[in-house]
Amino acid sequence: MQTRHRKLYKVITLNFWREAIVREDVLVSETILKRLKEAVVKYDVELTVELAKEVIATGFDPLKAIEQGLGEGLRVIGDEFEAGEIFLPMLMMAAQAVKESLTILEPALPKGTSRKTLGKVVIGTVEGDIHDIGKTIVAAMLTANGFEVYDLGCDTPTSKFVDKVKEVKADIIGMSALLTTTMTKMAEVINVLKKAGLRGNVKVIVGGAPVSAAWAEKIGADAYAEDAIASVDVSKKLLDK
Ligand code: B1M
Repeated sequence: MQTRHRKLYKVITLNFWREAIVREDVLVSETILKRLKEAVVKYDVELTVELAKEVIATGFDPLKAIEQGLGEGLRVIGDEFEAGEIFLPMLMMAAQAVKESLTILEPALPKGTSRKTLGKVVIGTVEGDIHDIGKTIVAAMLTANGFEVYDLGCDTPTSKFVDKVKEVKADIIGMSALLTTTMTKMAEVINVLKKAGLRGNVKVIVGGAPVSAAWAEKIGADAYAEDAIASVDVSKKLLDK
């Protein structure tokens, strides 16, 4: 009888500690994400960078930190900007905080297992659009997962996309747009690819906040990817990998 009680006591104690550890993990995770988000919302470059270093030092998931910490902060500050609550210099400082933190977090993104390239991707933000944070994350995730990525940066002229596709014999072209006014450039690139006889050789993926699956279909792209993770899945699917 005493042995049964002892066993039961052991099980209860073990479960208590297990739950406590899980609860602590959740708390730590919520805290670092909340602090990252708040640092971006306060457009505090120094603090955001310090927190990014803390993410690395504690072994916290860098992708989660980017998407649920930095990304959430940018979403909030974007809304504040739209509502006229903050001005452009503040938005720019928040973007700077994210960009500097990305240089710390990106190298820690999980690497793909295969060293063989899965395919060549030419990626860029379309002409007239200088938003490059999301595109850079997508490029980093594709690289980390085994794609050979040629990042053309932002404000990329249509001809630069087409020339690079031709030069490297790309398997995929990825276009990002954050402004409703620049989305049309995606269609322009597709049309020029068609005219150059290159459309059949290259798959087209589009993404960015105002872009949707319906838009991708409308302009004749092969796929829409909602975020960095989806861009990897979609790219693999398009190339049958
Ligand atoms: Co600007 N900006 N901005 N901005 N900015 C937006 C986009 C805006 C929605 C803000 C707002 O008003 N609420 C608004 C656009 C409105 C519209 O067109 N509907 C806007 C505006 C108006 C402007 C200016 C015109 C402001 C001005 O000058 N008066 C100007 C534009 C200049 C230009 O481009 N010609 C401008 C400037 C800037 C900054 C320079 C200050 C800075 C950009 C800095 C930089 O990128 N280097 C900036 C920022 C930071 C933003 C917000 C706040 C955040 C964008 C961002 O980086 N998000 C943005 C508001 C918002 O989006 N809520 C806003 C985080 C990033 C991780 O997400 O880029 O969506 P995102 O990328 C995601 C997915 O979309 C997807 O994966 C990424 C990772 O998950 N994805 C892809 C992206 N590309 C993909 C490609 C793919 C697949 C997935 O395949 C190829």
